[in-house]
Amino acid sequence: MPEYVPSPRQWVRDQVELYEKSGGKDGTTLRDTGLPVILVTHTGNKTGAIRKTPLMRVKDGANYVLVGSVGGAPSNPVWVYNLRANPAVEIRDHTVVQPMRAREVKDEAERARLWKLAVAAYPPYAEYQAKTTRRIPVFVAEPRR
Ligand code: F42
Repeated sequence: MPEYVPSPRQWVRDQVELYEKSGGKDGTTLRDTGLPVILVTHTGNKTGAIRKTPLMRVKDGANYVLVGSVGGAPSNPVWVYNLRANPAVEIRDHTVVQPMRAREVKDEAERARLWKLAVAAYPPYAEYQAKTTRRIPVFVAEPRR
């Protein structure tokens, strides 16, 4: 069994722990925004370790949209490379945990549609894209069957 390696960021680690320990009842929003967060469990592409990343909850029907914004930082978050290498993820949305498959959105029309949903769910994504020269990666996670 691969080992779970928590995020080096304390606030992220704390959120994952609170979210999971409460069974999805606490720690489910981003700090004081009150906006909902999901937990994405994935596999490190170099270490094979289990990684858990909180992201904003952006829904498209049964799917989730995953946005690699990290506040408009100049580089992609490393989870993007993990998802590209190992698309099988597990998503916790409050009390519901589902196996899903993440696919990076390459089609421009699909990306534009999903980006609108993302910005509607979490308006700062638009500022983050304006802040950075990189194109913020967008994934869609679909139920695995
Ligand atoms: N980040 C977003 O990008 N988008 C969001 O919508 C978002 C929302 C959000 C809400 C709540 C919250 O608590 C955090 C939120 N974050 C959001 C931050 C998010 O959870 C991540 O912390 C952030 O995106 C940075 O992701 P990261 O994968 O770059 O994390 C770093 C800090 C990290 O964990 N680094 C690890 C480390 O040990 O340094 C590496 C982890 C890793 O996966 N390593 C790979 C491996 O093989 O294990 C190797 C990766 C490689 O290719 O080098």
